[in-house]
Amino acid sequence: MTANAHRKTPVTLLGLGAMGTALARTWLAAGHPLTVWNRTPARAEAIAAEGAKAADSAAGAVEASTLVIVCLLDDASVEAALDGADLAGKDLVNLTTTTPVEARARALWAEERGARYLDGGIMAVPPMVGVPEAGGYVFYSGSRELFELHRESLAVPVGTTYVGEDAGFAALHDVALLSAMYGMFAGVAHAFALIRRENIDPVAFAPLLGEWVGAMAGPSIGQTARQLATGAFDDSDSSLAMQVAGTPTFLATAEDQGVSPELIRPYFELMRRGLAASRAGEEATSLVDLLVRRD
Ligand code: FVH
Repeated sequence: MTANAHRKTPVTLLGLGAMGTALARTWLAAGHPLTVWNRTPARAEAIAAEGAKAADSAAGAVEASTLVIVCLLDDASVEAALDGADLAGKDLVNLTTTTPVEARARALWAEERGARYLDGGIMAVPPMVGVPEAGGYVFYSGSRELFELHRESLAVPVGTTYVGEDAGFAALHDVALLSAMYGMFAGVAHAFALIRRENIDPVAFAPLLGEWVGAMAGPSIGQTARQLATGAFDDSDSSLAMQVAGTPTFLATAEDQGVSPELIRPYFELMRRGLAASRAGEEATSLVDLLVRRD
């Protein structure tokens, strides 16, 4: 161990899947004393060969450091791994992807066991970890005190963005951004399907698609946010009525190209409902609000 390692916060990491392994390597490279545990020991042995200490059990790994970071498959695996570990006095940071409800329950669960808790939502894929210019970061929520205390150590693998004391907010931000990503993936899949059986090179088509989606995303996101914040709905440039009038063209094109409209039809239906509501005088009703259940 180098002299530098003594000055860095010791870290325990539970979970050495693709993401956990990438995280582990950055803390090792930054000189943090690192204790690891993984359900399948071979993965921990591989990281031990790079300088970490491999614990025989999750409880043993938890014992080794105050700062305990968990990056497992899901909330059930967190429950299974930490079952029987003594969390009293520990600072538990859970980077496992969960629902906001699970994150809030896990925060209470940790506090009942004497630990401080911070939840995290990772906005990066493993190749972005340890590569600052890749722009990856983690949303954190829960104890602000804990976030500030460990901010430097947490910032070693990727950037950090704190989003509030509510332990569920990191997961909510994470899921919201990823849900938007899947909506974008759906549109991209539909677009490629439309050209699939034509003599159009998908590789030549790709930059056209990418640039168009990028050009539309920013203004659309900004406009929706302003509408929600102010209640003022200005669609004069591309009115909802004009867009709804265009939907038969998109559906007919899908039909003609032999493509299922299953990905785009639900959004067209939402636009139609939005237009009907605004014609009924419900001007403050946005497409976003139509999605929010009132019960
Ligand atoms: N990889 C990615 O692209 C995404 C990026 C955004 C964030 N996610 C989330 O990060 C969590 C971990 O993901 P991962 O990529 O490391 O996932 P895997 O490679 O599948 O590794 C899973 C680890 O969880 C362990 N595990 C699974 N079940 C249990 C259990 N019942 N008890 C204890 N450990 C368990 C598994 O152990 P093993 O299979 O090696 O024995 C791995 O360590 C995740 O929430 C993503 O959504 C990643």
